[in-house]
Amino acid sequence: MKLRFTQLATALAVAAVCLPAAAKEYRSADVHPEDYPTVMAVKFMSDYIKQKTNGRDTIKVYTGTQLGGEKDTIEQVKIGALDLVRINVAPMNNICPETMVPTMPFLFKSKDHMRKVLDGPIGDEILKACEKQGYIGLAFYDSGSRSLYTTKKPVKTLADVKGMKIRVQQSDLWVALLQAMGANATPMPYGEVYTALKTGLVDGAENNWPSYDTSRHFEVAKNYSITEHSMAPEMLLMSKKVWDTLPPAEQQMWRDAAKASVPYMRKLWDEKEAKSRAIVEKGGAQIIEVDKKSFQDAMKPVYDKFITDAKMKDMVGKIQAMN
Ligand code: GTR
Repeated sequence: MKLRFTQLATALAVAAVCLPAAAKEYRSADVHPEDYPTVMAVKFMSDYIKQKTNGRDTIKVYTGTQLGGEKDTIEQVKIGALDLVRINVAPMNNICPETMVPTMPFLFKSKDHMRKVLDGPIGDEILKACEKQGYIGLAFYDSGSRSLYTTKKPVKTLADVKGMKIRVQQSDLWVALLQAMGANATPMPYGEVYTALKTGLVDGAENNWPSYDTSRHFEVAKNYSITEHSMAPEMLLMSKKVWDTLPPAEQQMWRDAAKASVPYMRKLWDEKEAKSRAIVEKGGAQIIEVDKKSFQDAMKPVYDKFITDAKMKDMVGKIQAMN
């Protein structure tokens, strides 16, 4: 009797391995609209995964803050209520301190330098660092350079920023960064910024060309000053709760899918940056050149306050030494 039971248990175990798992539509969130490069990159991954699983699995991207702001969706991913989220590194800064490294002002020397760092061991180390907080870092995506834009007074010099109320992302580092420029930094979710600019709750915000364009912020904050103060990249995270349910071969498939989506995203990104710049200029945005050096020189307190532990100091040093 005991033997028969053991045989049955073994047979069932074998059957479970051979049977295909139930089809799954993974859910991912993004604050951006349908055709934004970050959204397109995750849709690309969906096609990749669909093909590899013979049509079994796909990803549905919930766009335009449908599932909440970045902070909300990050929390949903932590508890496994949401499978994936595409966000900027900024809202992870307080959760996973290593993400502060690629956020640091004027750290990357160029787009190529940024890509090289994030594609290499430092990028991998930062993605891996978020695991202990419940997030599997699958990829970094481009986010270009962020610059300041204002509704009334144009920013031409660092002194112009003094006392201005500037919206920042929800991160202590971002608050300090704008404070170091002399601004009154006001953290708030992305979805609330248009109204805040329009009603005068804030005097300005800061972002890259594609976000300045697609959020329509350029309609209400027409002075875009090319400060290019941070190249804080985007991240794609999977819930560790979900990840731990996947067999190793599937985990590898997800890693491969994410890796394959990066060059695709970068191509779209380069095109979108140029297109968005043209759109905002046509839409009446005034593009202002600034003395970048004065902004850069003001950033020392930000490094002193946030890059304190040996590991992060080492990463920053290595990045600065790289070409
Ligand atoms: C965008 C970024 C978003 C979000 C937004 C913001 O550039 O793609 O993930 O971080 O900026 O400023 O909140």
